[in-house]
Amino acid sequence: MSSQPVLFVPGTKKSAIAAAPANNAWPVEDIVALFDLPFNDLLFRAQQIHREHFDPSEVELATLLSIKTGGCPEDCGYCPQAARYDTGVTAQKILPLDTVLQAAREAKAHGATRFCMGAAWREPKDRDLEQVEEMVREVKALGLETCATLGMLGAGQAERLKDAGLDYYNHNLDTAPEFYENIITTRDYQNRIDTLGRVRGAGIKVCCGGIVGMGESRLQRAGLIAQLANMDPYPESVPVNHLVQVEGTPLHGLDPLDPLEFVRTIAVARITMPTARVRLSAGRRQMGEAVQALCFLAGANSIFYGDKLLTTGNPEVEEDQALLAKLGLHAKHTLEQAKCGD
Ligand code: SAM
Ligand code: DTB
Ligand code: SF4
Repeated sequence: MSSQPVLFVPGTKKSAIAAAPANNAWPVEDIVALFDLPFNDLLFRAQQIHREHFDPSEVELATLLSIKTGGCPEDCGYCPQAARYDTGVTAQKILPLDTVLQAAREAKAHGATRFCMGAAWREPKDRDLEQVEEMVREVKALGLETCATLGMLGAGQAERLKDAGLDYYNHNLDTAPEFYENIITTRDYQNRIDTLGRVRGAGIKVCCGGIVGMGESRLQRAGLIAQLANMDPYPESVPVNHLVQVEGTPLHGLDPLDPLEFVRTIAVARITMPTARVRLSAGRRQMGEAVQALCFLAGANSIFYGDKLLTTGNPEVEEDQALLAKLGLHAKHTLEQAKCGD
């Protein structure tokens, strides 16, 4: 892990200005102290760390596709795809390979470098996995990075995905352990950590983050970041989702989170996980351009790109292209461009 600068920030607590411990262990109090920094100091520090590890004008574009929508047996309180909530999402069968490949080709043509396939499963059955393996092989052959989010994985399943060419597996911790039971009761935190261990063990890169704006406290937001930052190693990719409130789900109607607190969460993720891709994920459509611009300043360098997330809306492709151009940001190169040194 590279060293981090020790900044002198007048009037801030000592713990907030200390460099990260060499073993990257982040006590939750130190993370709270980052959240508590004056906004400009926090963003300055995040931007400085961001620049040490990344081209500050580069953003990764990842396109999502729901390959199996709705009818999920789990009770995640935020999720429109849980069968038990009346959200208007109808259960569908797994998409045919051709449909997935068509979406992947379009994503690539629009400039995406990563293609993420999501399924509303508690866990994949072995026969489902065969179909996903085929999708991964074919999407990878198009020259895209591949990512899948299929729920919990059992023994041997991560290895099968790795053999098919999967680059990333997305499995979120979602929130702090102490808030978790308020949101999900059908699987526990340890189940998630076990799946992440299987993904890591198979040599697949870990994409793991959470959702903010679910009624958690700042301490609990810090608790989520502590769980992520203290993984050894921490995830290569960290999606920070802003809750998209969907009518029919138990979390619909909550007071929305202050947008600047969302920006702080991005900055804290950047500082505590300097080399991770911090992904500005769900909720961008509701955020507006100014808040997104602050998120990029705070160190976000990946977005979901395409007019749909899984079941809810995302900014239109043209809107995103205009925003990136306005901010002077450019898309991460495709694998071919990178190979040509373009
Ligand atoms: N079923 C699999 C699972 O739960 O791991 C994969 C799909 S699931 C929809 C992927 C992630 O999307 C969830 O872990 C959650 O973090 C995020 N998500 C789902 N609904 C959301 C919402 N309404 N707002 C923000 N993020 C959401
Ligand atoms: C992640 O952390 N966020 C994405 C992706 N991983 C799979 C999903 C967001 C889903 C938002 C609600 C929906 O569109 O259904
Ligand atoms: Fe099912 Fe995943 Fe939605 Fe939870 S988040 S209800 S597991 S699709």
